[in-house]
Amino acid sequence: KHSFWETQPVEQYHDRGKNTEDEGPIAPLRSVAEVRTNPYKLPKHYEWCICDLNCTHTMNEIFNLLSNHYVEDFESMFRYNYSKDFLQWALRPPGYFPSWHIGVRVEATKRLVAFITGIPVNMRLHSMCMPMAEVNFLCIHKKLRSKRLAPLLIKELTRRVHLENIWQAIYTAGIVLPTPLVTCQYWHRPLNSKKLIKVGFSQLGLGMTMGRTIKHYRLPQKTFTPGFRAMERRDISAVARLLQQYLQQFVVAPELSEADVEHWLVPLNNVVNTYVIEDVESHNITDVCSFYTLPSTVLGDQRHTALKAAYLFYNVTTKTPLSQLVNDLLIVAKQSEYDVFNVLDIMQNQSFLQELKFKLGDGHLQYYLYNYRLKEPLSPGDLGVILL
Ligand code: NHW
Ligand code: EN5
Repeated sequence: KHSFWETQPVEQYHDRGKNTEDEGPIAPLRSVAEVRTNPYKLPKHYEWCICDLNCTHTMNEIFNLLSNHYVEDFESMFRYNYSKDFLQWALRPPGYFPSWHIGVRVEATKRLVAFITGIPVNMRLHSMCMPMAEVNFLCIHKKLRSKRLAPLLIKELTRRVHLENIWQAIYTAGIVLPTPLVTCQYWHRPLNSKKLIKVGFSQLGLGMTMGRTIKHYRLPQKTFTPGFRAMERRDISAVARLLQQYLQQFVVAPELSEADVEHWLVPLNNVVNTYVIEDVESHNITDVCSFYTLPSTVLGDQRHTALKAAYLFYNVTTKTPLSQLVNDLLIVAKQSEYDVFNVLDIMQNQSFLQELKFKLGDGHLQYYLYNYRLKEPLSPGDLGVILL
């Protein structure tokens, strides 16, 4: 049924739940010298390219491909619309490899028709720490679908990851493939009910009027926690220490260096917002919370309406209740005119969903590992990693 995935070192459905094998890599260990040095062959008239994210022309091409052809919800009402600033942030973390930003072009016209990316990450699984690739932004032009181009893109990226002596990867998808590590669910907290209902993102609840709905989701004007402020560069080492400590409780989580924390958490306009709680007396940083910005295009709307969504990112609590911290994020997101606040049921997020009026979405997110098998099945609460 999965002619490609059956050939790959991923857990196969028929092995699921067999506790016989050991935890660890699925494929036999290899050396870089054994990796093929020439790219996979593309169908005639197509060529590989490395997409230079420093080039504004290339960035426009990537942006246009993704904004017209990337992920939609299952009813095709919305499509992700990652901004160029966001993509540059997402794809150039410390130690990134330009060769992992792979495009496919039409030979004759140089038109960009497909894309796939990897970034390096140090991932911990239980107590095992490994360099991995985080794979994302796999996209094929709608006119070129179902031609088995995706397996070629995946194999070519895999080859280039192997050339860096990296043999594992982590990725997420809305669809089910062999074999999910965990299935997670999206939850949504309306910030602008009127707009959400107008664009079809949500419906009026039974027996609810617009007025009652707006009132139900009303938020205070100002944040609640004393010492709540935007993270600054001077907070990097304190935030790094807190996050490194906090992420230890999860089965799967990245090992973040100070450079990683600087890249992923220092606020960047319309890309990532991070806040800290600075203790009013000691001036120590006690808690951290963050979200990233990912708008969606409302499809079938001639006015090209955008839905402005915030996605919960990394949090740390040592003093403030998590629900209070996230409520403060809802307040600042509302002030900044976001329409909805989205979270996954991973980490400790289950603990505040009901209280803060999040509602279950219709989308799932599966997490996958490439060339690594875990003995025990995981639950969403075991995950301490977020892919963009
Ligand atoms: S998930 C978002 C993926 N992108 C989209 O959904 C955008 C809209 N769709 C498209 O552009 C986040 C196309 O439909 C795509 C498939 C390109 C999705 N992951 O070319 P064919 C990510 O970016 C398999 C993995 O004919 P297509 C994560 C499918 O099961 N595999 O299909 C990406 C089938 O194989 P099978 C996927 O519709 C992780 C084969 O592709 C997949 O024209 C990538 C069909 O190919 C998906 N999302 O193009 C894996 N969607 O065995 C990384 C379909 O079932 C692995 N397929 O016959 C690790 C690599 C690095 C290792 C390093 C050690
Ligand atoms: C790679 N990093 O399905 C990610 N989103 O629930 C790629 N639903 O927004 C994989 N269908 O439930 C991403 N409203 C996979 C997700 C793809 C996008 C997706 C879902 C997540 C989503 C919304 C809109 C549904 C539109 C019709 C949804 C209902 C919630 C509503 C909140 C307010 C109160 C009433 C209920």
